[in-house]
Amino acid sequence: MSEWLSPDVIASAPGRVNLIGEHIDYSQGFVLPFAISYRTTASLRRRDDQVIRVRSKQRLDDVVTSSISELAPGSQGGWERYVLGVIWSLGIKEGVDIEIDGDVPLGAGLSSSAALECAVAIGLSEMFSLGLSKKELALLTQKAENQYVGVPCGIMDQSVSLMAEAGAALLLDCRDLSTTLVPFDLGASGLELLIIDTQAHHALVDGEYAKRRQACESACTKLQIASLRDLDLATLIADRDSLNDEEFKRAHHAVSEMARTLEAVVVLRQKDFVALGRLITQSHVSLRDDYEISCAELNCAVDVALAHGALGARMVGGGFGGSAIALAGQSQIEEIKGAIAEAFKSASFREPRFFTSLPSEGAKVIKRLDR
Ligand code: GAF
Repeated sequence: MSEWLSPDVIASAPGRVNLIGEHIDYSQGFVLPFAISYRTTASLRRRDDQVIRVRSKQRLDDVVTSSISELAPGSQGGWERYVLGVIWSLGIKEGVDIEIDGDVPLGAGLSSSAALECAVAIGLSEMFSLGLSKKELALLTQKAENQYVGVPCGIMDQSVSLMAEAGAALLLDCRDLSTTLVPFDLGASGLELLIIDTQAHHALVDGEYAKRRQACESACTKLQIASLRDLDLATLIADRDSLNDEEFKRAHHAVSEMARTLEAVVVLRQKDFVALGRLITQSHVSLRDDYEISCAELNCAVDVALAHGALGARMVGGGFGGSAIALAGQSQIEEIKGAIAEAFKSASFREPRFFTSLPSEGAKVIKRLDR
């Protein structure tokens, strides 16, 4: 095997936490995520043949080799499919070596897969001078995940990984991908956002996610609307009899979550963190009871955080495991962490991991080396 030469382009992209607006990106709603400081880096080098080689800095001898002509949606494999899928969706026709590094926690529901896709995408776009906008890259990386890897995700994770800015949450309108930055400086108010990785299984690929999407779509068909974005609570309640129980509950979450997200933007601009915390907790209750995607570990983390003084707490991401967030005073964070760790131990759950992050910048090219 030929050696790895120095890269032409180095690019990186972050994971994300969603403040509020969960499971509504595919219903064309508003979401309010921010990029975390944990990032994935892709080092890329052009080849003069059609070969693709992918490896991770953590396992340098474990090289996956493919070729441009072999790229096909639905291919079997591991994490490298997220890289190959992006090469495929961007329509790259030349060989490339890609080495991946990074510190986005895996399996924690913090979008390590979007970080990987977006680092590769922005690197390829730079290296081949494709001139793709961040919006185009978001759609192409989503296409890679949907079609190549086969995960029916929405557009939120890739969008925020690409378009986020430091110091702000990103209000994303998932109907047209327009964005508004909302300043998000918790530290100045003596607050912190604790991320609690429950280490419980994240089952996005397992079909429950697709089932939620289908229930939302069948509700739309019955109500003769294009998406749940076109519905309000009063109409949903008036038309309750045209939906089955499952469709009603899923639509109820989506419609109420869209309203909560817009309200969260208002209170965030006013620095009313008590109101923000209340909305965050309401989001959790809705995801738990209407959307039914929480689990014992997430509920425990949320309940214990609230019992120990958090202003708000909720599960984040796809659900069925992964992470929760808790908005709390900086002085309360240690007590909350200790109480959650203790509660997890008593319940015989896996040991939780704790992270925190300021809102960070989106994907970028770090270096372009001329040769
Ligand atoms: C996952 C998906 F990838 C996103 O598109 C989004 O639907 C999220 O779950 C739930 O809000 O992260």
